Amino acid sequence: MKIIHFSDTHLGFNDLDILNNENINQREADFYDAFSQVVEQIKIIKPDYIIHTGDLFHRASPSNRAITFALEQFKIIDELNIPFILIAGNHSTPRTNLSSPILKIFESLKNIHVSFNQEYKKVEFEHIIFHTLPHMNDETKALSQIELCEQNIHKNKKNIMMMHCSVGAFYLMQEFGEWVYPSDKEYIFKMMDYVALGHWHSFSQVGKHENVYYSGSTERTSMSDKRNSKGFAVVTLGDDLHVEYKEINIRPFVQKEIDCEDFENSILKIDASDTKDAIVEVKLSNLTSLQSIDIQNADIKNIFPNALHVSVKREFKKGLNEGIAVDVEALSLEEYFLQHVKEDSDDKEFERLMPKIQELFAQYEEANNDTL
Ligand SMILES: [Mn+2]
Repeated sequence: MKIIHFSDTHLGFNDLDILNNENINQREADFYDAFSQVVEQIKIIKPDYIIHTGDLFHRASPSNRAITFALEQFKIIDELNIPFILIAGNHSTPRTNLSSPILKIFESLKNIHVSFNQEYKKVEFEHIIFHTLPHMNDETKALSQIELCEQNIHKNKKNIMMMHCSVGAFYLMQEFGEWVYPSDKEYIFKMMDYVALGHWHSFSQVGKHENVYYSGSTERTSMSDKRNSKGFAVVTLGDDLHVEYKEINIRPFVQKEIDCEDFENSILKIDASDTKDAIVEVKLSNLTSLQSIDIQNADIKNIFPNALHVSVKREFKKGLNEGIAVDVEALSLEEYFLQHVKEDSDDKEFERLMPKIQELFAQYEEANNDTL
């Protein structure tokens, strides 16, 4: 028996303000492409079942385009006559009871089985049961639902558990309303043939549990996710469990460093051949404050003409004082700015300005934090 397990497809995610030829945000299109690649693999592999462990969409109220794309793809999957079971993740669960869960739109498709509403649902077939536990906001309710799951384990059938959560604190994503699976209920995993997890964005087997896996996401939802390998899991259930990771092709993320102590040479030595269509992050290291004024981001970007996007990180030289009345040890822009204001104002004025500056930076960070 073969199962394709994928997850965290975050349809509708967009970033970088770059449009493609069809006037669609390029990163949004990348996420659609990643999803289509999995569907192509499903057609080739022809598994007995398909499972998706949450965060199908990036938002609880996705855009019309994201919904349209998903419906088209689900129709293709539905026509393959392979049962497809999916659960809600934290990104697709409304935080209030006012909005209706988006996964409801798939209920009318005959081979698609959706689980949301923060409750346990059993999806049963002749030889196998999928025990689905969608994202839960309420921990007390979660506990009662886990108990329901345990009671429904069937000895003569294969049992698959599906969840969108962090098992222990290691797999937390620093997002709003994450669900941590209670550690005193981990013994249930042993009673399952396979535990399919979503939430963590990298393919991984969970610690000491041999049958518990995150399939990982199909694209990266954050620039801090530097992983270049994304894909899905092919699970074979026989006498033994066999889990194989299949990689898909995603846009590469490439990091480069320019040592500003020897700026000219460092630039000459840069190899840009691996940056075609890539998202490139360039770190300017050992930077002095004077150089920082001279070096324009645009000049750095020109070194990588074929890249999709280039971001420049500035890292200042430590313990250096060039006669400018600024301590350049400060690494964050906020600290750097505060130091600068301190030098230019008396104590009273600085005390007045400091909270205002901190508030502005906090607002900026909040506005740029797209993880919710
Ligand atoms: Mn996710």
